[in-house]
Amino acid sequence: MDLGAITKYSALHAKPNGLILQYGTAGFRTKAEHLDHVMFRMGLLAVLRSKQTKSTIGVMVTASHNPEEDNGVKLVDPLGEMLAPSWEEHATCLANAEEQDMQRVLIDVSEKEAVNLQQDAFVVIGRDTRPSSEKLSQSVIDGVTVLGGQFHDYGLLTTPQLHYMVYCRNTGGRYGKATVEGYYQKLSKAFVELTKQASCSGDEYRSLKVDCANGIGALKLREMEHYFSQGLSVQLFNDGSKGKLNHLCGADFVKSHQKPPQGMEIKSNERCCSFDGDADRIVYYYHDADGHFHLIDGDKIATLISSFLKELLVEIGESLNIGVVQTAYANGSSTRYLEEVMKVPVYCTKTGVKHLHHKAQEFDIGVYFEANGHGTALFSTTVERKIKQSAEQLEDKKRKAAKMLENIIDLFNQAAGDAISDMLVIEAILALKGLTVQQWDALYTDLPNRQLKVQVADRRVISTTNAERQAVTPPGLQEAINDLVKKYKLSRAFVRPSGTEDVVRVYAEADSQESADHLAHEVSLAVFQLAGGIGEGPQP
Ligand code: G16
Repeated sequence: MDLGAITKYSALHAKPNGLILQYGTAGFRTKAEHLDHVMFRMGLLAVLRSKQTKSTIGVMVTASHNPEEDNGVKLVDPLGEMLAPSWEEHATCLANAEEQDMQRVLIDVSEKEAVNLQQDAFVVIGRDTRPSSEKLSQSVIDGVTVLGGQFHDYGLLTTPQLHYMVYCRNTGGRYGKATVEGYYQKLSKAFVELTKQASCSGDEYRSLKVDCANGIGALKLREMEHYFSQGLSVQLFNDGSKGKLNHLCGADFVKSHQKPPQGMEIKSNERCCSFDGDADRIVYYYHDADGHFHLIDGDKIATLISSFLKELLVEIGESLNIGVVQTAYANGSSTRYLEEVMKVPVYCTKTGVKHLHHKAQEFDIGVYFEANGHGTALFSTTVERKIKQSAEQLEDKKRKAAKMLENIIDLFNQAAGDAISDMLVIEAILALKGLTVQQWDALYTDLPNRQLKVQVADRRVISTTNAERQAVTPPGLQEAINDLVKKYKLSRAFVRPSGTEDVVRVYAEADSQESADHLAHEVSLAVFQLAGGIGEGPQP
């Protein structure tokens, strides 16, 4: 380690005195102007992680669903998954070390993790379309190079594309070719193969309106669309040509406000979807003949996917275990439907795909989705091997199902939740099953729900347990929530500090929208009073 060079370069990316940040749900996120030092230091850390794992590590510069002024960074581990928890702690220590302590922290991490500093390091970098992203990714590169790491800068990428690149590179190309072209070809080939099998190929199955949140998803979908156009035509909205990133559009807006994005004209019963700012989430929706808006969120996506996979396994005659992983935000009706009607085991983890992903790895086939539309399906190597064999050996009908499953496996991005890949999976399933968006929506009826945000002085005063479904601190908060929940039928509520925004999130569901809205408001007031609310306070 050339400590002199590190000190010199670090001074060019100086940390604002006293600024404390936390590696949260999906890395560091805050106002872009506070992140230069974090980016430089994450470049350094990525080199150490690469040396330790003898693998390529990814660094993604994005703040995903956050407003355009924010930015963020997350590190991608060797198999395309989120950074290991022990390294998240190192990331937090390194980001918060004052200038004079930075070298010591770097040496501490290297020693604790037995990093062989002579080992080569390789880091791949991607960024979203935020105005601040290009400069910040240059700071990452400065960090990588000063520690002697090699790098490849992919430039503009969706977050799941960067995860895919890392996975490809560390599996010697077995998972796919580590280029944007390789990604487009792999997914499109699988999609076109699948949709060829669909008996219903009328126009209603072939066209889709996509709200791209004025983000990177628009660029990448536009580059990709001609690869799959024989199976699907997409019409892009909020493509970044005029609007602001994530402003009044995108998956997070549509899910949390339960209304369509601005800038998209929707005719009744037209199938529409929204990506978020870095294209790792997707939600679907439509207007019915009476003009009512219907949201199809991550829970219903998980239901569609897991029921299709289950049907294919039955046809092939394989009894493999499928599990679905959700979080506390999952609608109560979805959990009931999955468990009671589909007879699929359901597990609940803390928010954050890193938690869901690890749980899903425990199954032969693990389908995980957050209600906000972030998710994918994972297939164990045993499944992949068995299905490959079946596709070669079985009699006609079974072989066809096995071939379908093989293509579905290729169509999923198994490194991370991916809006483009999920969109193609959903479109293929709808076409193959001959399902309209209304029929899909009718699988079960969501319990009315409401999500709110509360501003508090320090959101860390709230701690939770039981996969975030119960508050442990501050004292009295859980008791207050319990009392409020008792007032409404079929009700449930919880609160948790966000790991990506400086707010406390409140979730409530009940038998009617009015009750869900009241309950969410009353819980917000309890948070405001008991957890140090600031500002105006919750408005009815
Ligand atoms: C990130 C995480 C998601 C999480 C979301 C909100 O999404 O990857 O797993 O659900 O933040 O997290 P929180 O409620 O802690 O703010 P994204 O799309 O913003 O990267």
